[in-house]
Amino acid sequence: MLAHIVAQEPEEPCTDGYEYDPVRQVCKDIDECAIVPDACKGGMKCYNHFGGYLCLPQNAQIFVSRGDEMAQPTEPSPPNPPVPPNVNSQNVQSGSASERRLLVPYRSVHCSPGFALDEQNHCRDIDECNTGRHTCSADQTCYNTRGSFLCQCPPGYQKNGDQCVDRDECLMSHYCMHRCVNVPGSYYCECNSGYQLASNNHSCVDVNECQVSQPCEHQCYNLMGSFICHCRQGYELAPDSVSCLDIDECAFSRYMCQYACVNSPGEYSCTCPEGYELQGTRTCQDINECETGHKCSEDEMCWNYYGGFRCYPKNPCQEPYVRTSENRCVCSSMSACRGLPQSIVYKYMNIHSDRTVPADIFQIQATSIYSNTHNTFRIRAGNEGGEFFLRRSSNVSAMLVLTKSLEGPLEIIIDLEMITHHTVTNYRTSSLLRLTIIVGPFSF
Ligand SMILES: [Ca+2]
Ligand SMILES: [Ca+2]
Ligand SMILES: [Ca+2]
Ligand SMILES: [Ca+2]
Repeated sequence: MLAHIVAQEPEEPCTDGYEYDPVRQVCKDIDECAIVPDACKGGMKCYNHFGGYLCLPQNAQIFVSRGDEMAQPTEPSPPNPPVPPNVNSQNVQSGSASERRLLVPYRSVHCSPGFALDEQNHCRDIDECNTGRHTCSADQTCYNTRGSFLCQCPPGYQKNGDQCVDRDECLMSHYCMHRCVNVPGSYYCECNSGYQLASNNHSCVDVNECQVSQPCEHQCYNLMGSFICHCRQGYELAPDSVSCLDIDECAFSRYMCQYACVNSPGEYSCTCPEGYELQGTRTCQDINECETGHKCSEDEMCWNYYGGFRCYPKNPCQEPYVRTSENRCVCSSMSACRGLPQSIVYKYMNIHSDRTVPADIFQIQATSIYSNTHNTFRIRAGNEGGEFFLRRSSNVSAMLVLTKSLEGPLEIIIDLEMITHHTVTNYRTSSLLRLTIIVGPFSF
């Protein structure tokens, strides 16, 4: 906006650009180049002129067309200057096409609002921002404009009347991928748990928790927006979803092991009692000490049983019996053995504890069979508790039946007798089977 200059009607007889010389009573030219400081800008040279002045480039030359015309712009008082009606107060073209100068009369001048007269009687823009004449509030920035000024809100705020109010960026969609948080003068984006803000501050990208913080005690698997922990075999995930707890396999069932279960971190193991060894992972097998290096003496025989072993004399025969073969003792003379069994056979057997009953456990069989004989069988000794019953199965055999469950460790010696009745001679003999039953300490 260029200043709009309103020239008053002249009160003096001289035209603009001249002043009245009361002494000589003539109008004389004003030398603007002399009195207006900085009349030509941009390094232009000022040339005084009747009724005005010229701004010409420094290298401009002035040619005088007629001899009587004054080429000297500094001529202070031309004689009888005419009072041309139109020439004065008109624009005088300077050397630059864009630069326009007005012949400024020295009279009272009104400026448009936002402009004020300077010392050179030019209407100049008022800088309201520097002079404190603006009406911007403290939070606003004042920008001077030609003829006015602007009040601008700080970034993130917008004008509401004269006030600056926060701009709610979150009301505009698609700013943030997950969540937008509006704050005075700005906003920021937030991501859901398991995501983090990308470098563009708007997008959300998955956090690979497995790489960032190794949250799992054992294995970690990254998921979009989350992660999951796995535990190695023998462990289970704790309620916190990251720790691993040992599984107490022994608490599952008492059948995990045949004898004893020992829990340990990540696994479990079975143990066996003394005299047994583990077979596979859960069952216990008796160690046959008689095969793995027995400790019986020369005249002893080793007898393995469940959970241990025994040493028995190789010759169990006692007077008046003599040993005739292994485990067999026979009476040496009929007279000495009157009323005694003719022979005694030693047998050994082992059974588990808590055997289900009734159970056939041992069969006796006559070794010599004679014609015209009748055999009967009985338990002669060792059945005081009534645990056994002898069932005759034929004329020459009988079966020993266990009728009560036995709990070891226990050693029972039971005498089984076969009585032979010779029907022709009416003669009776008997033979004995001395059975040693060793009940092991366990049911296996
Ligand atoms: Ca905001
Ligand atoms: Ca993740
Ligand atoms: Ca375990
Ligand atoms: Ca054994």
